[in-house]
Amino acid sequence: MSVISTRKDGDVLVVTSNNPPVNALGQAVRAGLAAAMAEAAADDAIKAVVITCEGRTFFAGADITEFGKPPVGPSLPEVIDAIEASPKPVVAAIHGTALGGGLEVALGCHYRIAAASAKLGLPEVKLGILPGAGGTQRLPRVVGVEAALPMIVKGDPIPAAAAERIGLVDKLVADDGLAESGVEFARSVIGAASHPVSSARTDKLDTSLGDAFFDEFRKTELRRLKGFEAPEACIQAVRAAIELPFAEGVKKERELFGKLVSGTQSRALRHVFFAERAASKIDDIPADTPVLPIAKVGILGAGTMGGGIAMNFLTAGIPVTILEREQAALDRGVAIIRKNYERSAARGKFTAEQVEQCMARLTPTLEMTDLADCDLVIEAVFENMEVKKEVFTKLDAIVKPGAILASNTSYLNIDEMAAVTKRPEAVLGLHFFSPANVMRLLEIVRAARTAPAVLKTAMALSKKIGKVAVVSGVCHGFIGNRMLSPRQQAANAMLMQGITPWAIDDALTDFGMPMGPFQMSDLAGLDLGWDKDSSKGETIRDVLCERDRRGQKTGKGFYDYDENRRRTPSAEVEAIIAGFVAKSGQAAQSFSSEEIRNRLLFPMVKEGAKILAEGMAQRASDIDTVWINGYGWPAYTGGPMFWADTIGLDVVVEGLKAFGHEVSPYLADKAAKGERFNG
Ligand code: T1G
Repeated sequence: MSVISTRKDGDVLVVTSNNPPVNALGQAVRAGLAAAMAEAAADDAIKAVVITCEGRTFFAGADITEFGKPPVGPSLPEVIDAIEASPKPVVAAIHGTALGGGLEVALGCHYRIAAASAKLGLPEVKLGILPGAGGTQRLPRVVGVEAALPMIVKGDPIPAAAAERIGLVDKLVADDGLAESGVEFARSVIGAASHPVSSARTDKLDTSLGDAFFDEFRKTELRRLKGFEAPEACIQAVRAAIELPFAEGVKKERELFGKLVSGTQSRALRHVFFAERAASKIDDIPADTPVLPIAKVGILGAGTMGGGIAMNFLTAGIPVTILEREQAALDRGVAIIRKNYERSAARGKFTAEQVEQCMARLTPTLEMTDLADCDLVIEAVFENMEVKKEVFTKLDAIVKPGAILASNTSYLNIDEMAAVTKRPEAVLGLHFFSPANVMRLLEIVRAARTAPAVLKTAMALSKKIGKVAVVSGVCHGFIGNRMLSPRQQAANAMLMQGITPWAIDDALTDFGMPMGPFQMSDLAGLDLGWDKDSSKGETIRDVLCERDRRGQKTGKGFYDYDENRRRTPSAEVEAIIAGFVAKSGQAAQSFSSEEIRNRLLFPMVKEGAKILAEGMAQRASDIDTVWINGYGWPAYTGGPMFWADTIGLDVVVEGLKAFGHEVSPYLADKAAKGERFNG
C-alpha cells in the first residue's frame, strides 16, 4: 500500500500522505509525491492540488534515518521544484508540525493553509545541518530576512497564528476538516491570473541588509550557540538569498549542507536526537504493561528542589499538595514558586491567568495526612539516609495503597528506602536536577523491586511534564553524579600536580562545558560539608575555607570575584596550591589543555563503561542523554560515550593507562576489538 494516495474532489486532486509516525519524507513519500504531481499534470480535469497528511502531523521533515546512506531518487529538491513548477495551484494543508523538509515542501506549494494548533519551523540547525531543500532561499523570499533568519538559525518552530502574521500561512482554518478546507481554498484560487511562486518572489527581500545587520544578529544570537558550526552556515545561506539569484543561492545552500551533513557535529546531534527518543524505551517490560493514573501529586519539602519539582506538575495541570514542617518554611516555599512563575510570565512564557491557574492547583500543608489520597508522593527532604527512611516509613503508613512513593535523592540507595515500606514494588527514585522546573533531565531510578507498571508510569509522567527521562539502576550517584566523581577526583589530583584551577576549568569550557569543576565548587560553596572546628588545613579546601575563601558567596574561593561575580585567577590560591605541591614532594607538572581535558574526561568514560557493564544504564546513548540534559555536556560532541567512540576507544584506553588508571576488561575488550559504545 503506497504511503501516498490521491483522490479527486471534483476538479481538485487531494494528495494524502500516510507514513506514520510523523510522515517523514522518506524515499517512498518523495516518489509518491512526484507521481501525484505527474498525475495532476496529466489530467486536464484537475485544476488544483491539495497536499495533506494523515495521522498526528504534516511532514515532519526528511527521514533522518536515511542520512549517511546512498541517496535514492527522487530527491526532495526535485519533488519541491516539480510542485512549484505546476501551472495548477498547489495548496499545502498543514496540521501538527510542518518541520524541515516538510515546511520546504509547503514553501514549494503556491499557498499554505494551517490548522490554528499547527506549528511551522526549520529545526535542521538542531541536527547540525541547515535546510537543504531550498528552505534558506524560499523562506526569506516569502516572509523577509528579518523573520526568516531567527527561524533558520535557532530552529524553533512558530505557531500558525504567528506564521500567518508574517505571511508564511495564507489562511488559518479549524483543526477538523482540514482536507475539505484545503479543497475549498484551492477552489477559491483556481481562477487567479497567476499564483505566488516562492522562488521567484523578491517583494519581501530587503537587499539593503548587509554586514551591520548580520553582525548585530551574530552578536545577539550566536553567544548561546557557541561551539556549534551550523548556525554560522545558516547565516551565510540566508545572506545568499539576498545577494544571489535563486538558483545560485540554492547551489550555495547545497554546498553548505553537504559540508555539515558529513561532519562530526551533525552525526553527534543526530545521535542525540535518536538517543533522547530511545531513552524513553524500557527494554525488558512488556508493551502491554499498564500506565497508572496520576491525578494528584504530593511533595515533601518546599525548599529549592521541592518547589521546582512541584512547578513541573502544576504547569502540566496536575494538582500538587506540598508539605513542610513549619509555617515559615511553607510560606517561603510557596512564595518562591509564585515568584518563579511571575518571572517566567514577565518573559512571556505564561499569561497572568495561567500563573493563577497553576497556583490554584497548589495546596500547601503542614499535615502529612493531607497526602493520603495522592497517587504519587515525592520526597525532597534533607539528603540523609536515616531521615529518608523515617519519611518513607511514615508515608507508607499514611498514603493510600497502590500509590507510588518516590525519592529525589541524588546519591542514596533506593532499595534501602523501599525496604522500610510494605510496598517496595511501588518505590523508585525520581532524581530531578536543579533548577527542577527548568532542567530537562530526570533520572528514574529503578529499585530492585520496582514494578514494571510503576516504572512505565514514571516514564509516561516524565513526558507529560516535559522531561527527558533516563532509567538508572541503584548505584551510588546513579548515572550522572557517579560519573561526576572521577572527574572531580582527576581535577583535584591535577591541582596536586601544580596545574592551576583556571587551566583545568578553561580546558573544560573550551571543550564546550558550561563551567569547570572549580567554578562549580565556588558556586556551590567550598564549605559544603566542611567543619570549621575540626579543620586542620590538611587539604587545599580546608585552607581556602579557613581563609574565608568559601566561594562566590564570600566573593572569593578558588577565584576572586568582583561585584558582578566575574571571576579572576587568584595569586593567593596559586601560592596555597604551590605550597601543597612542594609539601607532597611531587614535581610540578605542566599539561596541554588537551591533556588536561583527557585527564578529566577519560575517567568519566571509564566509569560510564562500568555503568554499562553492570547494567546500571540500558544503553550507552542513555548516558549521553544524561550528560547533555543534566550537566551541560556539549551536544555537538554527542555526549561522553559518543565522544569516546568518535576519538576511538583505543585512544581512551591508552590515555587511561598513561594517566595511571586501571582499565576494566569490558572497556579493554571493546577497544581491542575496535568496537564502539553506540553500535
Ligand atoms: N525522520 C525519521 N524519524 C523521525 C523523524 C524524522 N524526521 N522525526 C521523528 N521521527 C521518529 C522518532 O525517532 C520517533 O521514533 C517517532 O518518530 C516519534 O517521534 C532537507 C534535511 C515531529 C515534533 O528535525 O522534532 O528535513 O522512537 O518521539 O514527541 O531540509 O519528532 O518512536 O521509534 O519525537 O510527538 C528536520 C524531527 C529533519 C523534526 C514529534 N525535522 N522530529 O515529536 O514524537 S532534517 C526535524 C521532531 C530535514 C531538509 C532536512 C519530533 C516531532 P520512535 P517523537 P513527538
